[in-house]
Amino acid sequence: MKSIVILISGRGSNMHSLLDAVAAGSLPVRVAAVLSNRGDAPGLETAAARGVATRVVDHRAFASREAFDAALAGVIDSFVPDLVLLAGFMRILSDGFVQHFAGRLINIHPSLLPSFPGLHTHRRALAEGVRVHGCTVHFVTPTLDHGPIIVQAAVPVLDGDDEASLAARVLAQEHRVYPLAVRWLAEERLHVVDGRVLCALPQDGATALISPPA
Ligand code: NHR
Ligand code: GAR
Repeated sequence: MKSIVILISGRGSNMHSLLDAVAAGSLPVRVAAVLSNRGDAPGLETAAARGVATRVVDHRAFASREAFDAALAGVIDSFVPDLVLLAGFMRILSDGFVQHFAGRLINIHPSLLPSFPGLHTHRRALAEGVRVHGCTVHFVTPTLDHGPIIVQAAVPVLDGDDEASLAARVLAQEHRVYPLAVRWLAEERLHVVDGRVLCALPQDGATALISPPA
């Protein structure tokens, strides 16, 4: 069974949804550890309460991004994970870190990429007046929020939405699609061809572009 390390910075509700899926038997992975760059991340307690190993690598203790990334990579490697999942992890990672984990580093981002890479996605979506918003699970590459897209889920933007109501609608979808994407990865069903993700369908052994789940 593949093992995963989850990186968080705060609340950790996406981490929670992954742990729930593992506990429910719908996600065949072993959660080796949950790591945070902040010692006060509430998600650390949730993970520990589930009996998952936790570690903190505080970015403020390092003189450079590269030094932080090297320390973080060392702690991750000590758990020998097959997959490394960013789940609300808030530090941009250097090229060297990304290359070290190439092909097994995944992120969930709260927008329909390539729209709204970076921070404050819900505020920016409201400011632009888009009528459809959502979330994206993607492979992490050196260019921020531009790696191959694994799955997306869309939600409507409703009249009267504010940042909190829109974020909550998107977050509910994040909690659906991240465990789904990780299951596909765990089952080795995904392949990247020309920067696009192909999913091997078990029914016929063929490959097809992933479409969003119903
Ligand atoms: N690193 C690389 N190289 N590529 C990606 O695609 C990455 C990444 C690191 C994190 C998550 C991403 C998101 O989903 C992610 C994707 C943090 C920032 C940011 O600006 C931007 C995007 C993401 C995560 N962070 C500030 C920084 O200076 C700090 C902000 C804070 O601490 O609140 O690192 O949105
Ligand atoms: C989620 O919406 C996630 O997509 C987003 O932060 C939230 C974390 O919530 N990630 C980013 O913005 C990365 N820059 P969680 O801690 O409850 O999973």
